[in-house]
Formats: sequence, structure tokens, C-alpha cells
Amino acid sequence: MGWWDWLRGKKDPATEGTTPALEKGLQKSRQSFWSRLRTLFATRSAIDAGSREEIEELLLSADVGPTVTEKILQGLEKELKELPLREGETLADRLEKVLLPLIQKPFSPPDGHPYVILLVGVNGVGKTTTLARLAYRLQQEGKKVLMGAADTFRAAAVEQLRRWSDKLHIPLVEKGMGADPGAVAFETVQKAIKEEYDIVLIDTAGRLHTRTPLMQELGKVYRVIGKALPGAPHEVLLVIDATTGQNALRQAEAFMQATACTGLVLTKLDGTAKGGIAFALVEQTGLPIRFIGIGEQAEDLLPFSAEGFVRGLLA
Ligand SMILES: Nc1nc2c(ncn2[C@@H]2O[C@H](COP(=O)(O)OP(=O)(O)OP(=O)(O)O)[C@@H](O)[C@H]2O)c(=O)[nH]1
Ligand SMILES: [Mg+2]
Repeated sequence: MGWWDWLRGKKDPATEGTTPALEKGLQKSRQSFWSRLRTLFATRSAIDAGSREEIEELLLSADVGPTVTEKILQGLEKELKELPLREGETLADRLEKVLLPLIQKPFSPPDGHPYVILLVGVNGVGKTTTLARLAYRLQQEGKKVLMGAADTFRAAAVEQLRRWSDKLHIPLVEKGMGADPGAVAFETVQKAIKEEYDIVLIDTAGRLHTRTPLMQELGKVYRVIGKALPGAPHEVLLVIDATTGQNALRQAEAFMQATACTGLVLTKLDGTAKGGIAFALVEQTGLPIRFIGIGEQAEDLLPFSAEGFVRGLLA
């Protein structure tokens, strides 16, 4: 069993369905748009030309994107063809069934000990926060966790991690501002091997996806980790701020070219009405969403559950 199975294990109600916290986190998206879609569907038993256009507009306004919008419409039409609505049933009841496969990606974690996770993304998306929340969670699970401060770009970045390290009593490898991020990553992994840590979380500096030298530096950090431990990093989590809209797709494209990303973390879903970007991201990248951020508190990072997410949107 992989690392993430137990993290996503039964203890988390989000894996079973939606939760009050998740519903609250998705409130803006649900209210502005999914509930309108639901209302629109509540009275309809078929999709005609007029409603098709209306649905299309709604989906596009939620950043679902043209490809997924078409897939949703075709999915609904196929549903209806195969199994016409029964008495009392509405299109809304079928929506969940159509949405689920569009956001669900299989995930089987590779074996790795220590298990190394690298966090990447543009500036301010929530990498360090996500790292600290993950570290805390893993520590609660009884895992021996080590953090690496490979964001050596800003003095405040190392400081931010050091505060977390003190607060959570989780050791941190740091070499101060201006140090070579690759060297920090290498040392962190080496220490983890030597001292038998279970899991290593490495922070990186935020970087604009259009800045080629910075993106190349990320590739270097990635390769250096692999030299310290063949097969590592086992996870490269691309952190994306859900409020950035369509730009998120361009970020994803650039980061996937620079490193072998294995999963997505979608943060700040609580701050956007356009949670539909989640569908567009999964469609474009083919990557599973691994975690979602729905607030500023420590417990506001949830292991992603497609069922929970879709139900939270439609609740
Ligand atoms: N509302 C909300 N805020 C979040 C969430 N995740 C992170 N934040 C906030 O986003 C801000 C930036 O978070 P950081 O973790 O410092 O982001 P970062 O990607 O490490 O930033 P850089 O290192 O500067 O690139 C902080 O104020 C976090 O509290 C979330 O899910 N919801
Ligand atoms: Mg940071």
C-alpha cells in the first residue's frame, strides 16, 4: 500500500462524500454557478438547442473550458439516450454521474523510502503552506518527517519554514538565503536516508512559468534529488491557485515541461467562484488532483476525493 492510501484513508470523511467543511469551501463556486446549473436542470428532462447554449455559457463562465464543456454536454446527452429520465428524475440527478469521471484519475503511488515530495508552482500559490500542512498531517500519522528549504530566493521564505519547523517540531534542512537550491535538496535527501526518515518534503521558490532560467533551475533541483536517491522525487506536486483562472492552464503546461509533475494541489478554492478550473486542469494535464485547499487553517488542506468534490459543488 502506498503512502497516500493511508493519508486518504477512512479517517477522512471527504473520501466518503462531502463534508460541511468542503461544502463551505466550495460555497462560492456552488452558489455562483453550479446551483444555477442545477436550477436550470431541475425543470428539464431533455437538452434542447436553447438549453444547450445556456448550459454551455454557464460552464464556460466557471472556467470549465470548451473541451470539458462539450464532454459534459455529450455525456448528458448520452446518458439520456441510454436511459431516459424516469418520472420525477431531473437532469440534475444525472449531472453527478457525468462529472465524476471527468475529474477522477487513477493514482498508484510508487514505492519509496524515504518518500520524497517536491512542491513547485508560481509565486504565492500556497506551496509553503501546503508543505507545512502536509508535514503536520503526516506527523500526526506517526511518520518521521523532514523538511527541506530549497526556496533560497527570499530571506523570508527560509524564515517562514523555520517558524513551522519550530511550531511543529519537525526538523528542517536549510542553508540560508542565496544558497544553491539543488544543494539544499541534495542534503535534505541525504540526511533523510542516513537518519531513516519516512518522508521528505522539499519547498521550492515560487517562479513565473515564463522565466526560462528559473524553470531550468527547477529541472536541476529535480535531477539532483534523483542523484541523492534513485527514483526520487516520488511526487512532484504542482501547486495551483484556483483563483488564477485560465492562466492556471499555461502554468501547468510550463511546469510539466520543466519537471515530471505527478499530481496537482489546487489551493484557495474557498476564494473563487470558478472552481470549474479543476475540470479544465485535469483534462489538460491528465494529472490527478491530490489535495485541495479550502481555507487558511491547518485543517483546510484536504486529500482530494472526486465524489466529495462533485457533491460539494452540487450540494
Ligand atoms: N484562502 C486560502 N488561502 C490560502 C490557501 N492556501 C494558501 N493560502 C494563503 O496563501 C498565501 C501564500 O501562501 P504560501 O504558502 O506562502 O505560498 P507560496 O507558494 O509558498 O509563496 P512563495 O513562496 O512566495 O512563492 C498565504 O497567506 C496562505 O495562507 C487556501 O487554500 N485558501
Ligand atoms: Mg513559499
